[in-house]
Amino acid sequence: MVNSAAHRSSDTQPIDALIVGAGFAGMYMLHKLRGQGMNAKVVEAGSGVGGTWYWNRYPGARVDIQSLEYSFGFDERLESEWRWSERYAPQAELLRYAEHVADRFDLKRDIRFDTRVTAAHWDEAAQLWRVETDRGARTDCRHLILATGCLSIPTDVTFPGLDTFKGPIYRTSRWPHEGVDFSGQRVGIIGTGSSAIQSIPVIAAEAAHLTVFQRTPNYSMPAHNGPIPHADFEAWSKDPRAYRAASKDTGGGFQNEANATTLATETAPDAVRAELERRWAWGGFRILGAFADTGIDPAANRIVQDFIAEKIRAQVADPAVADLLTPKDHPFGTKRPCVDTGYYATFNRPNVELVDLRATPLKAFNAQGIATSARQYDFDAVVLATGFDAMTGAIDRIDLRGVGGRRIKDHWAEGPRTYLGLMVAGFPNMFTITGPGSPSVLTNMINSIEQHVEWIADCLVSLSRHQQTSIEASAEAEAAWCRHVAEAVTPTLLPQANSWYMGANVPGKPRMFMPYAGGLHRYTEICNQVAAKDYEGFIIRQGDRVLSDSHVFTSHPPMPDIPASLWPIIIERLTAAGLMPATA
Ligand code: NA7
Repeated sequence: MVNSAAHRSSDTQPIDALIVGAGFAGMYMLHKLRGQGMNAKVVEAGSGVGGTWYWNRYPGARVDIQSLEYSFGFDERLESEWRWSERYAPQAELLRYAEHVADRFDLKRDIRFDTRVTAAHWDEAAQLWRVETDRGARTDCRHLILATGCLSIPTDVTFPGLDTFKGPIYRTSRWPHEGVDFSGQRVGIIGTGSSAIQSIPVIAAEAAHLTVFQRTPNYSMPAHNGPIPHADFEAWSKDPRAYRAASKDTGGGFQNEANATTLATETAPDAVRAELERRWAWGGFRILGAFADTGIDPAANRIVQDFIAEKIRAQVADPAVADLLTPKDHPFGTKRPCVDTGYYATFNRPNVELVDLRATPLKAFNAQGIATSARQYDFDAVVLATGFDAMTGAIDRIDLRGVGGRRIKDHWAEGPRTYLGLMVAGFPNMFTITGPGSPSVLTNMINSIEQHVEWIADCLVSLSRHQQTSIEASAEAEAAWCRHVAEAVTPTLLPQANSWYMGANVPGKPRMFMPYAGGLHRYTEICNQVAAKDYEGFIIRQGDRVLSDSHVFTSHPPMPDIPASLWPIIIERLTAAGLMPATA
C-alpha cells in the first residue's frame, strides 16, 4: 500500500514554512521568514550549508561571476565585514562565506542536516503540506519552499563495465571532502563542460598523465582571475547599494556592459574586432554582451564564433587538437559558456591527451581503465564530469502531490510548467526559488535568489495580514506565463543547442527551454506588477472560501528596445513557433 503522507495524522504542530535546501536560497529564505516572526525550518541533504559550494569541491571549482556581485547584498553589515580574496572566489572561500552567513544569522539551529525530503503531499482539508524525509521525520507546514538548486542532481550517466574498474571513480559534483591526491597517477576524465574545464588544468598539473574524453567541445573564455579590478572595487565601496542596484537592473543580474544597440553585422570589422579583443582581455562573460545581435542573428553569432576559434588556435600548439577543441555544433552562448584558467593551454602539456569520443566512441570500462573503439586506456583513477539533471531534477525526485493527489511529474510530463517560475497550478502554498520559468541559471544566481526570497516573503506577509490561508497559481496564468517564457526565448538562438537548458542532456527528458530568457530586470518588474495588482493570476483562499480568483496575467512591461533590423528575424521565428498574433 502506498504510504500516503496526506492520510496520516501529524506528529507535531504545523510550522509556518518548511524550506528544502540550505544553499544560499534556503539560508536567506530562513533568515527572511524568521525576521517576519514566522516559524520556519530547513531540511538539507548535505551535512553542511552551501548547496552547490558544499557539493562541488572538485579541483579548480570557482564562481564564474565576480564575487563582488556574487554575494549577498541584503545586509549591509554582512556586506561590509566580508572581503573577497580574488575576483572569482574559489569553492573553499565560497563555502566559508556560506558558513559565515549561517553563523552570522544563527541559522543552523533551524536546519536539519543529512536529511532528504522524500515526499510532500498537500492536504486540502487541513490546508497543509505533509512532508516526509528519508530519516522518517515528518513535518506539517503551511508553506513548502523548494530551495533545491538548479544543478544539484547529477545525471544518472552510466557506462558498460563501470563497476569493474579497479580504481576510484570520482564525480565532480560529489567530490571527497578530504580532497584527492592525483600525484603520479594516470587519470581519465569524461566530459568537457564547465566542471571539467575548471578541473582539467589543476588535475593536469598534479597527475602523471591526464586523458580527456570529449564528446562535444564548449566555448570557454579566460577568467583572468586575480585581485578584484580597482575600478570595480572603487565603484562598489563608494556606494554598495547603488552598485547592487545596478547589478540587479540588468538582464543577467551582473554588470556586463551589455550593448543593446550596436549590431556586429553593421559595424566595421576593425571596430568589431577591437571590441571583442577588449572584452576578451577583460575576461569572463563580458564578451557575451558585446553586440545586440549576437544572441539573435546567426551571422553576428558567427563573427564571435570565429573570433573564439582563432583564440583557441592561438593557445593550442597542435592545430588538430585546436580544431577538436573548437565547437562546431552550436552557436556561441546557446550552451552555458565556460570561464577558465588555462584550459586550452593545458593541451600543450606533454602529459595531457585529448580523445574525441565522436570519432572513437567509448565502448566500456574494464578493470584497467576505458576501452574506446580505437584502443585501451589504462588509469589509476577516473573523473566523471558528466553534468546534472538541471532545474527539474531535484524537484521531481520528491514525491510531490498537489490538489487531488496530482503528481508534479505528471503535471510536468511535457516540461516544467510554472507561473513566474515561483508557483505551480494545483500546488497551493508551494514556492520554488530559481525554479524553471524564472531567469535563474541565465543570471547571477545570488541576485535572482534575493529577488525570489523577497517576493515570496512579501507574499507570505500579505497572506498573513489578510488572514488568507492559501495562494495558488491559476491554470490560466500558468499557461500565459509558459507562453511568455516561450515568447522570450523563441526570437533568440538559445533553443538551437542541445543544452541542459533544453533538457537535452537527460535521455527521455522533455525538450523545452526551461529558464526565462527575458532578463532579470524585466522579470523583476513583472513580479512586482503581479504583486501590486493584488497577486494577479493567483487564487487566494481563506479555508475553502475563495477570496480572490484572478485568472489573468497582464503584467508585461514594455518590450525592450530592439534594433529595427533584428525584427524580421524575430517575427519570422515567433510566427514559425505559432507565437505571433495574426495581424489583420
Ligand atoms: P555539463 O556542462 O552538462 O557538462 C557535462 C559534460 O559531460 C559534457 O561535456 C557532456 O558531453 C559530457 N557527457 C555527459 N554524458 C556523457 C557520456 N555519456 N559520454 C561522454 N560524455 C558525456 O556539466 P558541468 O558539470 O560541466 O557544468 C554544469 C554547469 O555547472 C555549468 O554549465 C555551469 O552552470 C556550472 P555532451 O556535451 O553531452 O556531448
